[in-house]
Amino acid sequence: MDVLDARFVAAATAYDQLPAPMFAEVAFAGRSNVGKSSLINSLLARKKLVRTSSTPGCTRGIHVFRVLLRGGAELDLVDLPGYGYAKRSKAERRAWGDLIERFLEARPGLRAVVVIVDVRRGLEDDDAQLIEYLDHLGQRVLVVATKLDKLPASQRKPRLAALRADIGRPVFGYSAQTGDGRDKLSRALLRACAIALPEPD
Ligand SMILES: Nc1nc2c(ncn2[C@@H]2O[C@H](COP(=O)(O)OP(=O)(O)O)[C@@H](O)[C@H]2O)c(=O)[nH]1
Ligand SMILES: [Mg+2]
Repeated sequence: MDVLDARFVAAATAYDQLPAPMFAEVAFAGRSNVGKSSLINSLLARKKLVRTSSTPGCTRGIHVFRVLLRGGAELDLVDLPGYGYAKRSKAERRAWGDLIERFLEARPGLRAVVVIVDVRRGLEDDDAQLIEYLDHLGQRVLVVATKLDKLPASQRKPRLAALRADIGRPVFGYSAQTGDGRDKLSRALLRACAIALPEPD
């Protein structure tokens, strides 16, 4: 992704705090601490645009980042609040579920949802539930297995192949630490947004 400018545009803990949809959107979902924010920073080649954390459960709302690409196209990347964080109250979890559901159902510009899993843990119950729900909505899903750098090099390919077989759909390997998988995922996202890919040199 050839990013000319990327900036934070909104944090929303309620649906009506979100900016009106203006551009194609790609949302990023996954368990707390799986590496969503790091992945967005890595895709955009920005070190600290999206705050990352070693404390689970710290992204509380929906965060929207607006990206200007070389060539003039704009798109919004949306960091959804992480799920699966046990230390939250039931009421809090329900409020998030409602917010995420409303977002996923109501945004006309939403072109794809990136569901991020830890390559070492694979698909867990709440990831599978989310994917099922997205399928039901007819939303395009891209599964990304991140933290690839945490596996020894010799285990990466076989692990990804096993995940693909297990999940029954394509899985993009990724490392926010090394940038491994960045080009491939960027291309898939741009394609999902119908943004023309740059000409190869
Ligand atoms: N080694 C490694 N660590 C990562 C990677 N992605 C995220 N992390 C680390 O995992 C922790 C949680 O990342 P963060 O992006 O905040 O997760 P989020 O809660 O899903 O947004 C942080 O300590 C990150 O540095 C990765 O690809 N490789
Ligand atoms: Mg985060």
